[in-house]
Amino acid sequence: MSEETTDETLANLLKEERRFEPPAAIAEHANVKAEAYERARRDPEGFWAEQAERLDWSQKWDRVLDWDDAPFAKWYVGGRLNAAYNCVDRHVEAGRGDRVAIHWVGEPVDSQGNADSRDITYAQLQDEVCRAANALTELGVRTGDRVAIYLPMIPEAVVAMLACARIGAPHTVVFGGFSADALASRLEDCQAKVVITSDGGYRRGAPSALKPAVDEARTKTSQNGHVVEKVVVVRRTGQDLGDGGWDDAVDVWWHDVVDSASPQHTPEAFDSEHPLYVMYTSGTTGKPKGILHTTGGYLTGAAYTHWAVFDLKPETDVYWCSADIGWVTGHSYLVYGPLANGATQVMYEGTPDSPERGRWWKIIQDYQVTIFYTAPTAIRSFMKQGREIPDKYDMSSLRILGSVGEPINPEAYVWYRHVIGGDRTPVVDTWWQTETGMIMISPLPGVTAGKPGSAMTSIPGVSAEVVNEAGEPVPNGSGGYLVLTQPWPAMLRTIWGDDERFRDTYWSRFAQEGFYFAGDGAKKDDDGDIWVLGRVDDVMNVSGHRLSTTEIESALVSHPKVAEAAVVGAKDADTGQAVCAFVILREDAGDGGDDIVKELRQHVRKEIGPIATPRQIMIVPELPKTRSGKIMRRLLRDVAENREVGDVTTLADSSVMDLISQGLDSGK
Ligand code: 6R9
Repeated sequence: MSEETTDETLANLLKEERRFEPPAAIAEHANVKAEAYERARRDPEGFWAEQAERLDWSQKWDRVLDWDDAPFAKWYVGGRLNAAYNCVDRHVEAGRGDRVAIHWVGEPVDSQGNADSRDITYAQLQDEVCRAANALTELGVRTGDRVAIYLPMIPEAVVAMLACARIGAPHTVVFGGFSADALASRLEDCQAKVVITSDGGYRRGAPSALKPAVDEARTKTSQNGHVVEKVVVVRRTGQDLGDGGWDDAVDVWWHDVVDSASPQHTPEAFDSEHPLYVMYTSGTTGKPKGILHTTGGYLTGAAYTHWAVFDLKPETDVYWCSADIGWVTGHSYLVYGPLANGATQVMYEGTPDSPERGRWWKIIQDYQVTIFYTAPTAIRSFMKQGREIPDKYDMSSLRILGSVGEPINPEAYVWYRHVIGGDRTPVVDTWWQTETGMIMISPLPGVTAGKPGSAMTSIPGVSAEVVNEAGEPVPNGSGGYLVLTQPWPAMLRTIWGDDERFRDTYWSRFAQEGFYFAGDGAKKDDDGDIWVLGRVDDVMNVSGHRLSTTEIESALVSHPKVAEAAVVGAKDADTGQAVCAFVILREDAGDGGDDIVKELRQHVRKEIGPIATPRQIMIVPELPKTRSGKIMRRLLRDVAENREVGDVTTLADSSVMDLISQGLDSGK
């Protein structure tokens, strides 16, 4: 392998020279100033002890961190607290019960243009969480029992999570778009006793059923001896549940059991290490991993990072995270972080383009959203539609923008900042994972001069490094593997029921004690700032040269006719792997012209170098994505290698692969 070419190609990605200084107004009043880095470095445990003081503990810890049995960590040892009390009751007790916790916006809009919406104050949230906690107890849920939540983006989803937390029953939220099979494997793996679901939810203007999938999942798990005892059903769409769609022995309506329950409930304080939730995340192969998060450390990490990275001012900000609660971002930055901080936030049920393409921007305008957090994939799809749509709305309330989920191409970053943020707003590109529980690498809006495409540096109290095969830090200007070298409070504690896999997957890659292997490749630029390049399994090897899919995707997206691109390494008899690109053109580019493929190959050649020139470029109408917005390169690799397309069950829209194949057949 030629290190020289690797560096040369990476250098092109890093040619990005634009820098965005923090706006003076944000810098001056920033929650976190530059000193925080040094303070945390001097004494990480002292720093994290200070951060834990943002929470209310019914009993204080006697030791901040117990890492004696690494990689099994204990944080705030001996401390006791209740997560739901911290997210709800304490704000009411402090006289802030009238503050809106959630401006909920449903997808349907009536003929007058009014959305099906609801504002929920902290006092109302407390009332509902207490009722739901009582109802769950009444149904037989005890501390330690697992409860699965399979709901659309409706307030009951948040209430259900907090009710579980309140009674110490770890929840496992399964994304509402997942199939009955995916739900069944999760129910079985964590042996869920109760499932909370709804009749259905609204998606793209139409009700879509959920309850039948729960019924199907129950039959599947019962074949293996696992029994779900109760299913609590929220009425959302009022749709017909069909013949045999209701089992009186198992099913109960949410409104029957929750509305009649008492709104009084005394929260019990649990051990800091009490399990809070299990979140399943798919590995590249094999069965999904149940990532376990516990109470004190997780809540401290979520609350601190939400306050620090978004510079949250709970009295004046209106925050909106567009992630679904079925994803870790929804857990940390829609439920636990914002609510622990007493924030006012927007929660939206539907798709970005329903009933109109500017729906998100209208919500920002109507609710005067100040902080907005979304994913690059969404940003790129808006870029594709053109700026005319967002330009119709007044989004001058925005002061900070966030990005999460995948590397953000410099072009998308600049578009986001310019078109959505009116060139005023810092963009925080936040790197983290289901496993880390909290943001780990990100600019700080009042401190960092942002570079488009770079997540910059680990936040105060977090220690990230880019290392070579031997686990040694690489010099500035070189690439390697992203590792975390110190434990952090919101770290996963294990994989549910599989300590062995936990150790093997995350802690065994490097000989160095306590190095957490994130599975991502990264590069340190000449200033030592970090550029996350994507999963190491997405790294291609072409004629012995290491190439990042992201790097080539960025080059393609920087072409004026390209809206979105996905790159895979396909097997090639000559070069080992060859670069295959799938490209969506911008709407205003039409079909791109006869020479579009040649033009794009030329462009990549120019941007990165001959070695990166795609062997094949396919113009496609859509890309296959998971529900959390990640491109499923595995499926594209199947197409590129002329194989039968594999398992598509985790795709957000399984018809996408048909569209791609049809497009290719018709010679496009
Ligand atoms: C929060 C979340 C984790 C993986 C992670 C990495 C990618 C997330 C990123 C990013 C580059 C960012 N990722 N944020 N890559 N820059 N800002 O997404 O969790 O679903 O577990 O995915 O996503 O590859 O390893 P999760």
